[in-house]
This record gives sequence, structure tokens and C-alpha cells, in this order.
Amino acid sequence: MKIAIMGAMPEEIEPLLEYFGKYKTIEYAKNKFYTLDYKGSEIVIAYSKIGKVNATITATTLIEKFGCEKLLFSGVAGAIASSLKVGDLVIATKLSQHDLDITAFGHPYGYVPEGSVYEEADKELIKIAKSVALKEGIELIETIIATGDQFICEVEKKDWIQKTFDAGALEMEGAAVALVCNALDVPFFILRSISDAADMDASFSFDEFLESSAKISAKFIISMIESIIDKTK
Ligand code: OS5
Repeated sequence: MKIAIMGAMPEEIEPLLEYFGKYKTIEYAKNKFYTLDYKGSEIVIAYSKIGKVNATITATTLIEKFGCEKLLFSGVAGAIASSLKVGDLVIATKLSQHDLDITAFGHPYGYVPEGSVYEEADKELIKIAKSVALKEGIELIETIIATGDQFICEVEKKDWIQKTFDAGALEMEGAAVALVCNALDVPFFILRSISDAADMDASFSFDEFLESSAKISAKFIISMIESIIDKTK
């Protein structure tokens, strides 16, 4: 079993590299991929750099070049739902691109012909996540995640995203990863820990909590890896 773990920023994968310890570094497509063996499984870890296009390149590379059979994303997100606080863990049930707009042709936001507004995450990986959370007494919030090539720091914009996509959290890579994985039939899972409220203080909150929230997300991903590997034995 070959499993990919992907982040967007160095801070999002550093706790994982620290945990797994010994890895090989392979450079490809102007990016670094960290490969390691763990309890009989192969793991490939990479951060994509920010945004949908970078995320698309990295997810595609993890699948097509490295042969990963499952992809787990670990990182941080901005909260839309007012109940979400810094450090909370959210998992995507489905994802949409909030900046995709051909409404001029009568289509809904987030839709392109021959596509769909939402990309669904893998139900089996969500089930594993929920059972890990139950066992460890961790609260996981299942929600729709909206993705776009914008750091959202404006209440009006986040309210629009909430209204239009019914999303509880937002970020800049998830829907791209989802599209790649669904197109290539690779089960994927998107986990994010809240770093900010996507409001006027977002950039300050993000700077303050990026590292701690990224660690919370990475810690949960490690527990999921243990569970996935146990199940394949
Ligand atoms: O990957 C981007 C999306 N992430 C989730 C997120 C988010 N997305 C949209 N809106 C929000 N309110 C969100 N909150 C969390 C986080 C990340 C956001 S973009 C952050 C860019 C920060 C930065 N810029 N320069 N550096 C860091 C320093 C630097 C310099 C050279 C090389 C690498 C980093």
C-alpha cells in the first residue's frame, strides 16, 4: 500500500517528517517528495506550495509518478461557521471551487460543463477518521469545504461563500486535490485545523496559529495512517 500525505505549506508537513524520521528526498517538477517505509507500507509526503494549480501538480505527481493509492491532505483552514474555533478539526464531506464562475452562461457558481459543483470525498476514509476520533476522544467536524485562489479576509466574502456553497470552512487547495483524485479514482481525505476566521484579522490569526494548528492536523493524520495500515494487515 502506497499512501500520499500532502500539505500546501512547509509548516503543514514538517510535523509529519519529524514523526516519521528517516526519509529519502526525490526532486521532481521543481518540488520535493519525501519517501519512507513505515510498518510495511510506503508513504510519500510533499507540500505543493499554495493554490489550486500547485495542488493539482503535486496531487497528480503523487498518483501518476509515485503510484500512491490513497491521498490524505493535512493542513489549516479559515473558518466560515461561527461555531468553529482555532485548532478545531474539520473534514471535508465534499469540496467546491468558490472562484469558478461561468454564471454568465446560466450555470451555478463552481460548475463547469461535464463537471459538478461538488467533489465528494472518500466515504471509507471518512469512516476511518470518525472511528479514530471516537477512539481518541477527538471532535471532528464534517463540513463542505470551499476552495479558491484567494486568502479570504473579509466577512462579506466569507458570508457569500457560506450562502453560495453551504461551506463551513475554506482554503486554497482542497477542491483541486479532490478533482485530481476523483478523476484518477484515488480515494482522498481532506483534513484541516482552523487557523483563522477568514475575517479582517485573518492574516494575524493565520501567522499566530499556522504552526500549532498544522501540528493538530498532522497528529490526527498520523493516527489515521496507523489505522489504515492496521486494516491492510
Ligand atoms: O495554503 C494557503 C491556504 N491555507 C488555508 C487557509 C486559508 N485559505 C484561504 N483563506 C483563509 N482565510 C485561510 N486560512 C487558512 C493557508 C495558506 C494561506 S496563504 C498564506 C501565505 C503566507 C506566506 N506568504 N509568504 N510567506 C508565507 C513566507 C514565505 C516566503 C517564501 C517561501 C515560502 C513562504
